Order: sequence, then structure tokens, then C-alpha cells
Amino acid sequence: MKKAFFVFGVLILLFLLGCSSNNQGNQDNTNAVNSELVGAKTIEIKDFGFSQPELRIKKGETITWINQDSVKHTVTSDVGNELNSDFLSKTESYSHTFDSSSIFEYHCNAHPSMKAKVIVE
Ligand SMILES: [Cu+2]
Repeated sequence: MKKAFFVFGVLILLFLLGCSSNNQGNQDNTNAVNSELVGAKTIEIKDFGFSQPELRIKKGETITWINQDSVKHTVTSDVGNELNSDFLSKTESYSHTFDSSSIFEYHCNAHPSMKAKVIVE
């Protein structure tokens, strides 16, 4: 009985470790933590689309994209490489801070029909 309890405890521990390391490997990760504290701008990637097709922000603000699909997606600039995420698995996120005013159009590398834009004022 004690052994079963121990195994259960180890599983819980592994689960917690798995959760806390979820965001590692993404770019601009430190910014994600900051923006969460100040009320982050979050865009969900869901049902092969971006939850905010057009999001207006101010210079210096950070946006976090989080994938809610079982399918992998990316956040990739149409032109240039302002946005350049890895393939995001379900629940993985990507954050980016915009330092210049412009219109940044982006898409998903796997699904070209997934398109959206960020307007930085
Ligand atoms: Cu996609």
C-alpha cells in the first residue's frame, strides 16, 4: 500500500514538473512573464484561426499567442521576421514585444489560410 502511494506521489511530481517547463524553448520568454503581470494581450490559436484577427497595441507592448488546437501552428510574419515562432503544440505559447510602430501581418506556416495582423501604434 505504501509503495502505491509513493508511485502516486512521483507521478504528481512529474506532472508538476511537466507543467512548469511548458514554456521553455520559446523566444522572448522573459517578456511573457512581465506582460502577464501587467495584463497581457493574449491571442488564442484555435480552430485553425487566431482569436483576434486584428489587434491594436501600443509600442513596447507584448503579445502572447497560445495554441489551443491539437494541431501544431506557428506565428510567422508575412514579410520579414518580426514574428517567427517555432511550431507550437497544444497549450504551448509564444510571446513577442513590439518595439516599432507598424502593421505586422502574420500567418501560420502550416496553414496559409490562417492570417491575422497586429497594429502597433
Ligand atoms: Cu496552423
